[in-house]
Amino acid sequence: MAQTIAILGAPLDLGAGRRGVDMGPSALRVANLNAKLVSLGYKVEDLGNVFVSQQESSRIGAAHARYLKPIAATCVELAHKVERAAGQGKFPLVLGGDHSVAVGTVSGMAQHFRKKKQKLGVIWLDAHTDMNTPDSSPSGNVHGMPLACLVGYGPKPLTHLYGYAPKVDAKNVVLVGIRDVDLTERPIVKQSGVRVFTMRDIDERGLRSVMEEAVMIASQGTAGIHISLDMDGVDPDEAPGVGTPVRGGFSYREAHLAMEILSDSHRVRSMEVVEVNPVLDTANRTALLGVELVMSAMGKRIL
Ligand code: 5AB
Ligand code: MN
Ligand code: MN
Ligand code: MN
Repeated sequence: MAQTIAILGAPLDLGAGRRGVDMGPSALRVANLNAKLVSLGYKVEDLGNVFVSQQESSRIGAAHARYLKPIAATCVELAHKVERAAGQGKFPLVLGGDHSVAVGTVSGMAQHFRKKKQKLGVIWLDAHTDMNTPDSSPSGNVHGMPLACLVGYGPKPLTHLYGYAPKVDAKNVVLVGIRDVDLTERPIVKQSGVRVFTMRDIDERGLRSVMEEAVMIASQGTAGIHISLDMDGVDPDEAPGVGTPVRGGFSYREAHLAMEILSDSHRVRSMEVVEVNPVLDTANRTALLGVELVMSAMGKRIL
């Protein structure tokens, strides 16, 4: 029987500094995501979008974690829907939205495995480490904090979804593509115990060697891996439609190869594509690339 992919849109822009990422799920669907997955042989169930309160009618709250409350509410709904889909044997594919949605996706997957006394590994592809806390954050934007929350540092509504923390063991978390870490964020990254592969590591060792080690680390004692793909991990020449572009990212082929290696591992149980901002894009290029990368991660082969 064909595996079912459960698509969930999370049109959240409350966690980002620049607006427009709320259109990400739409841009990815317009780029023909669903039909392309069907062409790979999957059954696709689009569960629609989770609720996100409108920025114009939301309370900004504390300046060091802007819109924390409505962001947490969206993450709770997303977590429950992801958990349910995984429980039904489906592959959850989440469309962001800013990267805060990862708190929902990863919490849902972690809870799914926890009920079976199993653990989840995470591979986080990004220009940034996303490990700020409200105290360290230079911006107060929650999309710079989700990975810290998932390994147990940060505001309780995000760290303690389902009432416990951390959701993932830092020793099973791998970051790849990193090239921009805030000075105030560095001590958190170092203390946490997550494994970081910077762009320099990729330059020196090559992407293949880095990704193979990443899969090993994320697999150690876990029942599966979640891919969190921030489109700003890819070089802005290829993925211009992102709110926080940083030069020197994955080339077009490096991004594909990373996904192909993840697919070959047969360990991936869920994925999210985040930070696609159509307002800053040219002719939906970034969403089109996002769809291509999902295809590679889901097993598309050149020959
Ligand atoms: B993204 C920055 N570190 O905290 C901050 O796009 C940027 O999810 C965060 O990786 C970028 O505001 C968040 C300066
Ligand atoms: Mn980023
Ligand atoms: Mn990110
Ligand atoms: Mn970004």
